[in-house]
Amino acid sequence: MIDLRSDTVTKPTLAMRQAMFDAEVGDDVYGEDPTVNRLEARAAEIVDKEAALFVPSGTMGNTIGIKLLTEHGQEVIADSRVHIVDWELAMTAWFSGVQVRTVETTDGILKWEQIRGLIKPVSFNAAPTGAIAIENTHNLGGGRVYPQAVIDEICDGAHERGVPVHMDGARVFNAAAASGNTVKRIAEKVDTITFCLSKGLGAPMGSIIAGSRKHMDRARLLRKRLGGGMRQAGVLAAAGLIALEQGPAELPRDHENARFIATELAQMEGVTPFPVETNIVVFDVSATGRAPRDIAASLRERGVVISAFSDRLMRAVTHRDVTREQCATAMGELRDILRRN
Ligand code: TLP
Repeated sequence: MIDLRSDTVTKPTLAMRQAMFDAEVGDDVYGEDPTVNRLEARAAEIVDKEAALFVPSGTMGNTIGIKLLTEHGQEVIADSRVHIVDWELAMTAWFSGVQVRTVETTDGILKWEQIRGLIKPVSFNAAPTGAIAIENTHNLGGGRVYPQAVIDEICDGAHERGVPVHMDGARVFNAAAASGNTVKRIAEKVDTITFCLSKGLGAPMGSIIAGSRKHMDRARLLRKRLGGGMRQAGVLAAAGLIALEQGPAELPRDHENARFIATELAQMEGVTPFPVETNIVVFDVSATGRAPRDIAASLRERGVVISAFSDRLMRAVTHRDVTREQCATAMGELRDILRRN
């Protein structure tokens, strides 16, 4: 199988498996797992926040992030295709009791201009704005990277109005690799940030949420409430530490492979890839006259897995477990399928 469904499919490396075997562990609910404590300290250092917390998934990280920054009955402003809206089972409503004020964008990148007029104070008529959520890189926008100036402008403007900002940085290391900015700089002005160890960085599972010490103390309680008290989680944190140290250097190769895929796609009749900046290639196949779901099914019969995302869009994601040759093979199969229309 050539699996281009997502970078979540990466398998732990030998070094990770060895570190998991060797990991020193304790009960993390008591704060006594030395490997988890090391991972959290290292993660906090990388994003330059007071504290960080190891959580089982990006979804839990975002759920906790929104809960920390808002109160029931408030509103969160976000682009209309963010993961917290499209893929997190309405956890913003379910757990935090907030509604999301979605904003249409062309590429998932919100601008302060679009946000400014939507910020609302407490009143008798409208839900006040609790927080702003931005996704970097933006998954459904095609792995788009927030320009640093845009993040800064959003954070400065929001903070001036007393509104905090959460960054869903599930793939923030991809954003760093593509932009040349450090993760520390990208995260500098946001109040809370979530990032995933289990995507392009290659860990078998786990994410981080980071922010102020006060927020992270509360995040620890919220994680427990959500069933995320993980006990001897050092076996997982050990892989996470390796992902943090060794993962980022490998991302530029994934980005090159994604550009290769986009170049191949652009040459296929009726296929239009979104601009590629990182490891995600979203492409529109509507002009082929074929349904994404049918194309995906034909590809799977030939050993290639690419996701159908809507009635027009498909998504291919590159990662450490697919080589350039496999990307070429996948594109060859797709070309052949489309020719046989
Ligand atoms: N995204 C997954 C699917 O859920 C779509 C993927 O294959 O891309 N934020 C962003 C931007 C994400 O892309 C994801 C996962 C998450 C959060 C949630 O992470 P997990 O899966 O660990 O809960």
